[in-house]
Amino acid sequence: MDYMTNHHEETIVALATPNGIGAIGVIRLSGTDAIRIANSVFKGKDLTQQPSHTIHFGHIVDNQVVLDEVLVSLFVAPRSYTRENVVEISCHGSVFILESIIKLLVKRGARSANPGEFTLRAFLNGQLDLSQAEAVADLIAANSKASQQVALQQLRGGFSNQLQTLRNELIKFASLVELELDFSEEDVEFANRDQLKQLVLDTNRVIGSLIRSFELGNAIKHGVNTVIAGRPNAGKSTLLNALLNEERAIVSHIPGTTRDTIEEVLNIKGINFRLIDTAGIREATDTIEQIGVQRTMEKIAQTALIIYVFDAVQISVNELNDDLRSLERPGVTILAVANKIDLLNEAQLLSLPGSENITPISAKNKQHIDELKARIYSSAVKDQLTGDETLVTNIRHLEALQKTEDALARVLNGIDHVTSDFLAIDIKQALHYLGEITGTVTTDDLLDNIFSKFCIGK
Ligand SMILES: Nc1nc2c(ncn2[C@@H]2O[C@H](COP(=O)(O)OP(=O)(O)OP(=O)(O)O)[C@@H](O)[C@H]2O)c(=O)[nH]1
Ligand SMILES: [Mg+2]
Repeated sequence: MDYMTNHHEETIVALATPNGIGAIGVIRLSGTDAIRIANSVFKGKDLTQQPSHTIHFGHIVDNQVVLDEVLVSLFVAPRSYTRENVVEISCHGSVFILESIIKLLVKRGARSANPGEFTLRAFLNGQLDLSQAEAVADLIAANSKASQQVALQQLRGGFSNQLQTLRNELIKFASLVELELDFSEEDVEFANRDQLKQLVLDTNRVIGSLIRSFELGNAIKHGVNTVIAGRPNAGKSTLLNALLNEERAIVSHIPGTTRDTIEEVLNIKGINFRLIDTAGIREATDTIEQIGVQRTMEKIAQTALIIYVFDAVQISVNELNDDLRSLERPGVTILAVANKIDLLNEAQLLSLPGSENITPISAKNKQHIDELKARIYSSAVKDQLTGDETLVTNIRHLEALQKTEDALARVLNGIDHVTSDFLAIDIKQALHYLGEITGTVTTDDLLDNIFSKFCIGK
């Protein structure tokens, strides 16, 4: 889509509430003619004469036929979400009524909105920057308290402000370096190299910490896959049930009970952990179990958090160490859990293999389940979350930050040996990538990619 030259004058219309039956449905119009078009189908006060931020009761009529009794909210440009004239019509939430009214508005000159087009206009009209526009989508998709908070922080501009500050500093330097280019014959130095070095180091420290925040940001936004693995009969399914506090998985004394993987979401302090109960790992006794074990291995290979459960009564130290070694991979956290401690006497409890890295529990009696939950949580969230830190949650932002970091590393490497023109190129590259995040630098492809993922009406 050609965003830059998009016909802004066109008034767009879409259903802003979900498709389907509801108590009310809201139709949103935005554009120069929004109020005029709404007024042409409205029986009540003359909407074109009403002040901004007012609500009006009346009827939507199509050639004298009343379609619905509605409330119309007016937002006069630029005091609206899109900075254009915006009208929101609250109707009764019948699919038929809503469709009829939208059709009527299209007949009177509005155009059906594309996905994300309201937010796109808000961006193009300077109401939001690009990362804030993306936060709107995240906020709507947020399914936990933590993901809602992170999106809200981004929407409020926390991330944007931080990037803008970095950009402004770099721009100052870039212009000094450029100035040197104009005087290249005279061998002058306007941009102090030591100061530039310091600036690049400071900037990269901030960028580095933003890059590192992605792991947590991503966990908050998308949840954390958590595989429960171990030998047959160790009590994996019993543990799943205990963590969920519901009888979700079949438990039996027969080894090899769980065949297929079972997934359920457990929310711990606002973060979603996708628990995956798996078939116990052993030489399978039949084809179905074999497939199950294979699935277990696939899940283990894809996950960064494994709860390894073992039967504290049955397992030997060697077996335990073998199991742990076979699960170890770079970037993977293994939480070892000694289960069935209710069957152990005091002495056996004290001689449990391993150390403080093992959480002793009784899944059956729901003993120490809260301690385990705390360990699961802190494996994803290392520091206390305050709710207003900036976390990178978007892969596009992560990539742009990594490219910025690379460009700045080139600046740093070149400071003492390269000429101003090369230095200027690398600083400009860094600025370019930073600008991509907030949308100071955009292309149609980039915008298309972002806004086409929105749903219609946003
Ligand atoms: N005493 C005691 N028994 C337990 C405990 N946890 C599980 N069990 C028993 O151990 C047996 C196996 O439990 P499951 O949860 O089915 O074990 P699993 O690891 O899912 O087994 P598979 O699905 O076959 O791999 C059942 O008889 C459970 O009642 C526990 O904490 N204490
Ligand atoms: Mg099981």
